[in-house]
Amino acid sequence: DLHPVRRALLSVSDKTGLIELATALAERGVELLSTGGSAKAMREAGLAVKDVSEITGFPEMMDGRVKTLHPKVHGGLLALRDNDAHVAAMDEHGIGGIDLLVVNLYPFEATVAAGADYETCIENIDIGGPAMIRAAAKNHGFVNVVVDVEDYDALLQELGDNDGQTSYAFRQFLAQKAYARTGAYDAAVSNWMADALSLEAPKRRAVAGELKQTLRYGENSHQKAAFYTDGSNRPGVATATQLQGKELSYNNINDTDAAFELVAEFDPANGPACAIIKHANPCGVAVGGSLVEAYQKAFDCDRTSAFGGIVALNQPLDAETASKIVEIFTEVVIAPGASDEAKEIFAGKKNLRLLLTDALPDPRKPIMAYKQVAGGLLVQDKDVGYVGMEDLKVVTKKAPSDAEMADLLFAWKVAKHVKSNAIVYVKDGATVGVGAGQMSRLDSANVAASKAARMADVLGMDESPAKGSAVASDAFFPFADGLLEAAAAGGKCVIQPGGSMRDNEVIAAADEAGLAMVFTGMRHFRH
Ligand code: 93A
Repeated sequence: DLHPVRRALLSVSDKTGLIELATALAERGVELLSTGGSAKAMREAGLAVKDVSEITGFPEMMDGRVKTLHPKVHGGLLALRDNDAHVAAMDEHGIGGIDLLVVNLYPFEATVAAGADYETCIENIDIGGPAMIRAAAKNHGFVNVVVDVEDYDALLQELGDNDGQTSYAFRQFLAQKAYARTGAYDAAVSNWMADALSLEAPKRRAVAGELKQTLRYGENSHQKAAFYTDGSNRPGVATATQLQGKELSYNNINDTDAAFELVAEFDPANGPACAIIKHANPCGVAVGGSLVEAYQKAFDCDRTSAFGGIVALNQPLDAETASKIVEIFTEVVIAPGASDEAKEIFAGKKNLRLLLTDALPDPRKPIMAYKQVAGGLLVQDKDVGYVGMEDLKVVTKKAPSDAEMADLLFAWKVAKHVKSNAIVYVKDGATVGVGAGQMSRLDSANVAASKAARMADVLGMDESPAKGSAVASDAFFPFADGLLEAAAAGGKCVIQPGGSMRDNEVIAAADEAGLAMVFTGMRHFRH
């Protein structure tokens, strides 16, 4: 199953490594064919190259839209070399076999990411490239197709090991990768168009992504895992630069994402915010007059859980905050930038991973969210629901004060990022008790209250910080019991969607307990 590489077609947008590869191929006596820009680059490096236009007898035309779309090219890629009729057709029409195709496509994803206008994005949809890639990949019984600069060395190694030939296994490996590339490429185009058309989840029809990184293991060490990007370049853990620390694990990525998406809810223009995540749930979230204050308040909520946690900031990491963070063991810190001084402080902590982005993810940007089920994917619009003061309806006799209102809205933002059932107690712009992921709302209210009691213990406070707190519930209270539990813990005001059959009962219970309660009219389940 070894086949020699005698003739190669190289047509690449990203010219990285092109000359080195072409030179090595030429030294092996491989004939080089190429398209406009690639041919020019190779010629300038002193290599002998034949233009595809010379073979097709057609010039590249229509701004390059038509350059390789021709039977002389596609016949050379698709002909079965062991099929007499195919070989006869090649002879009859003067088609030379192409044994190696090296293509990387017009940079469609990068063009979209750069914010180019509609027409420019359209012009960057490669047609001829994917056509050749798919043809060569189909004919991997004979043809090699390289779509990734990273594979140039492997190709040369393979040729070196096999005296200028490649094995079937190698060509098969390349072909699978080639289809992954064209699949992801077309998915990027269709996702972009779906965005441009503001299509809802069910109208998008297909989803896909591309490998970014192989991970050491998955959620557990017996699970293999990898990290895929969706080509959207959305700021976040998928596009962040890791400055230091060990490789990110699967769980790190999951938690870092949860942390950064949560903290991004807090507009940096309104002041610093910090979120600390453990097991995908916040164990402390706070805003503060300074970044270090926000961190300290978030940390104080649940110091026990914050150990080995993931910290996200909505503003660039400064030296003061960095010094505070390194006082305990933290797995990951993610922020939209960091000062040089802060970086230096972290440099002393080799295991601490620091991830930096250019910006925060936009919490209002409508994108898709996926969840796997057996045999399928659940797809929905991401929860970009937002509730402001103007959306709230006071339903109790008592109305919240301005300060309570601020804490209610803060608690509501946090509750959106807590696994359901979520109950969150907040005081003075900081969580003081988070009840996450319980199967009953009553249990969540309970868990949050016991967290607050623990906080009082750990910090040596006279009473539970839940006393006088604002309480958020991610969904309505189906019965009064959960609400009464929160009141018993010291909750003074409540924010919840409303809409239960027993709203009247719940409102009456709130009035009786002297609570102020507002309805959002919007639910934030998260599972
Ligand atoms: O506009 S195209 O879709 N039409 C084509 O026939 C075609 N053939 C190759 N784009 C086409 N290509 C692409 O041109 C390749 O995929 C590659 O990205 C690029 C290389 O062009 P050049 O060699 O001129 O830099």
